[in-house]
Amino acid sequence: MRHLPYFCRGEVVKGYGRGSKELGIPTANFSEQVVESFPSDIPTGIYYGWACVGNGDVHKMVLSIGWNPFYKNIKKSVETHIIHTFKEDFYGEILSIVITGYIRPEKNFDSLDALILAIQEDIEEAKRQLDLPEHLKLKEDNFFHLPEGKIVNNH
Ligand code: ADP
Ligand code: RBF
Ligand code: MG
Repeated sequence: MRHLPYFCRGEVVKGYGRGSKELGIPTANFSEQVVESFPSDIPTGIYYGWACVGNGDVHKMVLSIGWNPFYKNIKKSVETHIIHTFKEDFYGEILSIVITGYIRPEKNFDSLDALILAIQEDIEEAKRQLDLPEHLKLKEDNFFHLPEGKIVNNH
């Protein structure tokens, strides 16, 4: 994974509204513009890393990049589930993420329950991995703390 760690920032937009309602796992979707700015050779799949909304705290996250084969989406999406309970939705806010590791490719599933179970396992895996020093150190990266921090050298 020569692209990792990968730093990215962008507005949170509306998706299909399935994450919270059907899965119980809300995912903050990036705009089409941000999705298109991703290097095309970053493999689709499930990743983990750190995320922060606006100037808020930095939390663990899991990320899905791709076409959600279970739903056969036509448009590629980049969706972040932040491992934290928020009081309110944050559509329109700026989400900053650093992707630090890869978990697995996107898969199709026989049932919604099987998809949910797989995502819950991804979350547990992400929590474990992100406690390791090589991933933990990125939580403190200046990317999250500099006001109006610019992305320089993908940073
Ligand atoms: P959509 O299809 O519009 O992305 P979702 O059902 O996936 O809808 O819900 C995502 C929205 O839920 C986010 O845009 C955000 O405003 C809100 N949200 C609340 N808690 C979280 C969280 N822990 N992680 C990601 N998004 C969250
Ligand atoms: N969708 C799939 O079709 N297959 C997957 O294997 C898959 N894995 C996911 C793993 C994580 C950690 C997350 C957050 C989402 C995943 N999704 C997957 C996307 C899911 O279908 C999507 O978030 C919902 O459809 C809401 O947009
Ligand atoms: Mg979503």
